[in-house]
This record gives sequence, structure tokens and C-alpha cells, in this order.
Amino acid sequence: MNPSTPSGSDPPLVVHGFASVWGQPSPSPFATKLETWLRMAGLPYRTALIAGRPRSKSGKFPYITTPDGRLISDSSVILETLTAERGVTLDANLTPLERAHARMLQRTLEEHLYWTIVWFRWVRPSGFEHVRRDYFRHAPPVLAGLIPRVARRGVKQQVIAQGVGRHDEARILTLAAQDLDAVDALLDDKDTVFGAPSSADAMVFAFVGACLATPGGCPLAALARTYPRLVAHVERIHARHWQHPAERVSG
Ligand SMILES: N[C@@H](CCC(=O)N[C@@H](CS)C(=O)NCC(=O)O)C(=O)O
Repeated sequence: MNPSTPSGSDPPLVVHGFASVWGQPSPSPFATKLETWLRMAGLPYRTALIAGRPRSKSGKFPYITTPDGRLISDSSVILETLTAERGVTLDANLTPLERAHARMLQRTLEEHLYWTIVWFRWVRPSGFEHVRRDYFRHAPPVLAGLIPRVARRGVKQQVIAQGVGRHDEARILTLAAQDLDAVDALLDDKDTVFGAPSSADAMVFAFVGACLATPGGCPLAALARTYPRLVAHVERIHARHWQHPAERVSG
């Protein structure tokens, strides 16, 4: 059975986001993390495409809607909320030290490596060629030229404000390599980050996978391919949890 499909009378959670690109469940690694985590936790869900502006207060995606009509945004808040409400035990057996490593791993992936991904996709000209063509393929033709240019302006401001965008390409690649070195060392030769499946595996799958999937001869993708243990981890999680795409409902 498709693991994302609600069975029997289970009401579905709905993950709101954008259409998959480049073999990734979502253009957003945060959404890929969330969907992968839902699969690992055994929580059925469906997806809906956001049309227009995201409905989250932050204006960001992904966000979910619950069967009782709540809208919850921010992938980490969603994981924490569902863990508490649905009794998810994925991380229940982590030791205090593993929890500390998991937190630092999350910050490294989400607050730092992410911005190098953003830079290589949105700021680097050949990355943006692919973003423009593939992220916006569902946009109305009259807006297909305008929306990517306006979006790019905003993203450039974000990546400069965050700081990564103030470096040159060589330095940004070094920053990404430092992150990948750390993640690779933490994974080591294990099948999963902590020796048994946990939320950390959804995070590594999403963010390392996003590096690997960035097309157009991207130096970040080439760099990520030099980490065979990380590549194998991404392939393992994909094989275990992504045999079926999620079912889509209208938003
Ligand atoms: N902390 C948020 C981050 C989500 C995030 O940054 N999403 C990006 C897409 S990858 C976004 O919505 N960007 C649009 C914007 O910043 O306006 C989470 O974990 O969900």
C-alpha cells in the first residue's frame, strides 16, 4: 500500500507545498524532511499544491492542515506537535548525547547548509536557469517570466542577510564541504545516523539529497557526490520510504 495513503477511516493530514522537482519530493528540503518523517513515523498524509501565497503566518512552507482544521507551520513545530499528539516514538530511545548531536545536526543542515543550497540554486546564474524553468513550470504563462525574477530578488536579499551570500563561490563551496564533513563523520559507517532510524535520517536525506539533486553541473552536487557514505544513506532512505509518491488533493 502507498504509505502516504490514509487507510480505512483515518482522516488525512495534508502537507501543503510545491510540486516535486529533480527527483526530489519537494523543491524545499524542509518539506522533503517533513514528508519523509511522516513516512518513517507511519503517519498517513496527502499533499496539496499551494496556489498563490502560502497560508502560513510566516509566509513560508511547508505547513500542514489537520483533520480538525488547524494549520500548523514550520517543519520542526509540526514534528514536535505530531510527536506529542500522535505518540510518535521515532526519537524516544535517543540518549542525551544523541539528542544533542541531533540538535546540532539539525541546525547545521537547516540554518547553514540550506543557505549554500539556496545560493547555488537561486543566485548562481546556471542554477537559477534550472530554478526558473522547473520550479515555475505550473505558473500561468503570462506570469512565468515575472514571478521567478521577483522571487529571485527576495531570495538574494535573504541569502545576503543570512551571511552565506556575502562570500564568493569558492568559499561557499568550502562552507558546504565543512558541513558535509561533519554530517559524514556523524553518520560514519552506520546505516542510520544513530544506529536505528530517527528524525535525523529524514533531515540528512532531505538536505544532502537536495545538494545531490541540484542539476546543471552544480559544484555543490559534485561536492556531495564525493561523500559515498552520505550518498548511500540518501539512496537507502529513498529505497525504504519513497517507493510511492504522495497522493495529492486539491488545496
Ligand atoms: N523553519 C522553517 C523553514 C521553511 C523555509 O525556509 N521554507 C522556504 C522554502 S525552502 C520558504 O518558504 N521560503 C519562502 C520565504 O522565505 O518567503 C521550517 O522548518 O519549515
